[in-house]
Amino acid sequence: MPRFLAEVIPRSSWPPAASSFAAEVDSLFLAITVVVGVWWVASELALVAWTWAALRRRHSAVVTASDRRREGRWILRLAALVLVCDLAIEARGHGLWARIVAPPPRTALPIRIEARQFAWLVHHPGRDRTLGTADDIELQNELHIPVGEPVEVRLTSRDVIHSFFLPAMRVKQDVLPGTEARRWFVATQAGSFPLACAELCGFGHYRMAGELVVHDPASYEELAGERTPIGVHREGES
Ligand SMILES: [Cu+2]
Repeated sequence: MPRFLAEVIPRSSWPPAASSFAAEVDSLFLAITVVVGVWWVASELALVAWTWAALRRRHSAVVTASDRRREGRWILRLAALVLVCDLAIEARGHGLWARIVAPPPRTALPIRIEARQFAWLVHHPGRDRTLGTADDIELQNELHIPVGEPVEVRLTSRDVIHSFFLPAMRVKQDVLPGTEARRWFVATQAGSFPLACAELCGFGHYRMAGELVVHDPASYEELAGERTPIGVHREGES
């Protein structure tokens, strides 16, 4: 993030940036905010200036013949400027988005998450790092991952559209019934962070608040030993 922006926008008001993509996402977000902000300020200033100028002339509204060509030229100039800004944002964000949606590294830890009204059912792979085996661990509204390792979440919905949101990881993914969405990321900071549903999915939407716990490698191994595995092999879930 540019230094002057870091001073203007206090980081304390942002969720912690705790994933490998977070800094780049923040930088893009700020670039968009600055571009849109400059246009907004310029538009408001122009509106106030023209209103002020019209008030100073102190005459009632008059109908004047407009110069269509001149108007057209100004509209095209401004539209071209907006397009240039859009393309600059696109150029900056394209590479980042391509990396976010690229297939995960082969070593990524798979975690299956089913959204339903109104909870997240999180299916962890256990010590063998493979889904669908007897040591899998199922928890409600708790997602446990190791720090510094790629993790792939496989998201499905049992009922309506939900949105899987990990603000600290800068991960947000719509979850639709009938299809599986996958997203991967690497947590760079151990700790406890919010897990939320970012889609108004019904009366109990607010209850879909869970916890993401990012463990250091040792405590992640301990967790796999502590929690009760489901102990049932489910065919076809690997
Ligand atoms: Cu929801």
